[in-house]
Amino acid sequence: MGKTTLVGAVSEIVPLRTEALVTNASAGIDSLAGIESKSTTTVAMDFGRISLADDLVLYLFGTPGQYRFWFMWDDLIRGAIGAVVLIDTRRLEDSFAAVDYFEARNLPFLVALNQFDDAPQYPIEDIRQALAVPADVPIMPIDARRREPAKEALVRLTEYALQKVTRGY
Ligand SMILES: Nc1nc2c(ncn2[C@@H]2O[C@H](COP(=O)(O)OP(=O)(O)O)[C@@H](O)[C@H]2O)c(=O)[nH]1
Ligand SMILES: [Mg+2]
Repeated sequence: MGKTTLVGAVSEIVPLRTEALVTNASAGIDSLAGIESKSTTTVAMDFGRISLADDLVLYLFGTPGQYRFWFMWDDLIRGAIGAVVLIDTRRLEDSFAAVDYFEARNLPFLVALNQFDDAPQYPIEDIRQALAVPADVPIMPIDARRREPAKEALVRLTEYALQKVTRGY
């Protein structure tokens, strides 16, 4: 949760949003356990843009993490600088597959922790262990509603991705 919010907070163009209700068709597929108050979930994509410097513009694509949307990821990761895995600490297990996906494809990724008010707060190193994320992967708490921390996460991801490229792995 927080993908639409995050893209909206940082994008300098009006974000393009496609959102649809979770219907009975997906009952049993999308577990709403622990997030009963949320009646919709993203079923398509958010698109935005942010300029980090005159010669550095990021295009942002927000897509859901569930396995049935991975067909979109396979296209999006072509030419991508990296990925932000936005984590809800109330449903940590939902993020395992996304972490595996980016690791397996060697795409630099950063883990952003969405701090929901009622969400359990864990030390960052506990999250790293729970997700089995390698030590060099940045993990940052963010508030997707606020532009500055959200932008900082994107800057950090870009730096991290550049580091990986220049070190040649
Ligand atoms: N407290 C808090 N609420 C957030 C944060 N990010 C998103 N939300 C709220 O969570 C709800 C779902 O966010 P949304 O961006 O639509 O999730 P999406 O399904 O991933 O696109 C909205 O009501 C947001 O206002 C955050 O970082 N902190
Ligand atoms: Mg959304």
